[in-house]
Amino acid sequence: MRALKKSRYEPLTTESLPWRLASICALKKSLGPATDWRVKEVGDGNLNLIFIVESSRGSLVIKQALPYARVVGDSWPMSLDRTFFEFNALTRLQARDPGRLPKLLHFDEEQAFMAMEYLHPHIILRKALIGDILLPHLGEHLGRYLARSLFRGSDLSMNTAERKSDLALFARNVELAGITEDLFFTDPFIVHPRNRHTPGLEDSARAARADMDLKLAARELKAKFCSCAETLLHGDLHTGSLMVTETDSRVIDAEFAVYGPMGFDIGSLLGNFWLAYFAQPGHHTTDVAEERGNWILDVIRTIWEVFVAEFSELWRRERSGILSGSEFFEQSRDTLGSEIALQRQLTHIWQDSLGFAGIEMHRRILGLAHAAELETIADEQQRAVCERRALTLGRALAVHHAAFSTVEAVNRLAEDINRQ
Ligand code: SR1
Ligand code: MG
Repeated sequence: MRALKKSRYEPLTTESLPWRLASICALKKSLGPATDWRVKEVGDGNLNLIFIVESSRGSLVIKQALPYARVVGDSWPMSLDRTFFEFNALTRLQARDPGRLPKLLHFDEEQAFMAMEYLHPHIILRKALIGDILLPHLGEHLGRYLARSLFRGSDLSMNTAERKSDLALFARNVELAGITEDLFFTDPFIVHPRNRHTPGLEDSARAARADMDLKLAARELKAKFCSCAETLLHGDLHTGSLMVTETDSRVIDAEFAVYGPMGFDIGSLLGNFWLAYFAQPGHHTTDVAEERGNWILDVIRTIWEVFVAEFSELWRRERSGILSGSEFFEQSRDTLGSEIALQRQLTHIWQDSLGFAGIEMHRRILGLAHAAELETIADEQQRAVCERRALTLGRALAVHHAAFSTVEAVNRLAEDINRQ
């Protein structure tokens, strides 16, 4: 483990930020002199401090790690190293899909903060999914981002030296990997003091803990997450890790980055979209909920279809890494073999994605960290109805992920469950 000197670390405050960061060139360049900076703290996530700094010249965001998990408080200490891993993930993911992540302006390892482009008028996607906005390019942006980041971070693209050194670097992100291992794959299926759920859902929580097939699936998917180092993952790609406008979609918050199976990022994301789908009747009248729900299912379909198209394109044009396999196929004019290998890879990514989506849907309802799309349904009875439906789909995906061959089949099941 790297020994980081954090002895001089101090959390920033709205008052101290201008004088503490006044001399950083990148900040001066964007904002001008610190006497003109206006600072507000807007962090509402689970872990970090987020400051928006504005001046008459420009604006930026400062994201600083706290030495504990904000969602729980200082009883859950957390190392500051996560900013180092986020910085390294951000630079790699940016290069793999340029323009899809915020621009990085400055990184301070000791003080565990980064200065980044302030995305505005973007809003967190969870908010957009609760409201009445339509995002016509969302599915396309996300499908393309997933294909590019997952393909280009894998053995299909990287050579032995870069791949092994990145694998070793991100293998040190142990604390956040451990949180995912516990919170995602284990806690929702046992009694744990971190768990919480909507009153009225006790029977569902008990049923999940008693469900042998579900626990077997959770264990097998956990094994895959821990030992299948297929690509560099964002590691926490849910609808709260995306900021959107009608024309732009950005990926934020990559501190959970680890090497893992491609289906983990895809499944985390799709699982959150299906949660948002089931949340619609809690926010809208029947007609509007149906319309919004159809749009969300459409986004899910587009994400997968664009992912397949872009991944296939990269496979055909950009395979250059350790696992290129062109010596087996293209070089001996066996294009059929290469296409069969592609279809096999897409099938396993699809099945993994559904399995991880099913587990994500459980942990956002029965575990510690919930999804705002469901959490903001004020009527607890209505929320429990929506959550129970989401768990029904989640279980089907976790346990029977190999049985769904198309995204249409999953969306049809979601619609059936939603009508019950
Ligand atoms: C203590 S961290 C809880 C959750 O918040 C993050 O966004 C991750 O999803 C993590 O599992
Ligand atoms: Mg986050």
